Amino acid sequence: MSSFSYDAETALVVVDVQNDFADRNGSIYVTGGEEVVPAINAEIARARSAGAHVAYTADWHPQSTPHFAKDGGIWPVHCVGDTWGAQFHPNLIVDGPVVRKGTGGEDGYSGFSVRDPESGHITATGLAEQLERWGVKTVAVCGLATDYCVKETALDGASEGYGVILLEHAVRAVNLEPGDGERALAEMAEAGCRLVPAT
Ligand code: VGL
Ligand code: ZN
Repeated sequence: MSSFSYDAETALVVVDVQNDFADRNGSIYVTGGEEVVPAINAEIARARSAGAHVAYTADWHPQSTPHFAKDGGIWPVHCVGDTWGAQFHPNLIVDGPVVRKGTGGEDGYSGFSVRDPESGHITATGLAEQLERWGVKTVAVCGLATDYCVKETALDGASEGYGVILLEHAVRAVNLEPGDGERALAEMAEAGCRLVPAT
């Protein structure tokens, strides 16, 4: 299971390691969110030394969006562009392109695409284009949160034809319902993603 190694055709995709998810004072604090930071930094170092690529996603919302409970959605206000909550955790090594999602008020769960909650219209974020420029075949996914943005990014990656590695030690779940994180891992495995424990 732990035979995964980085190479030049692999990209580490670091999902939404932002203060609102990773800091205790964040508005959607994911339990243990700060614990993924050193684990992800170690993955970044491993990726870099093997000539692999590193890309980041960031949830980046306007002040009002149907994604927020106050505007008809389900989430507390979080990751409003250019606020503290939207900034990456201060200890995260940021060394690669950042793909922002949700900037136009869409639901931006997947790093690959955003969805207009009213029309259902789906737009690419630019992540796939970046991976194509790099000649990437495999994506290793880590970050927050297992049951939302990590899951949707991994599932989209698999359906776009990438080999998907899910770095189990470097993700954490929101768990709105107990077990959501475990169910998300099962769903990803079912879709062909390879779950890889700490190496
Ligand atoms: C996320 C809830 C709302 C995530 C983003 O990054 O997993 N979760 N927006
Ligand atoms: Zn969001």
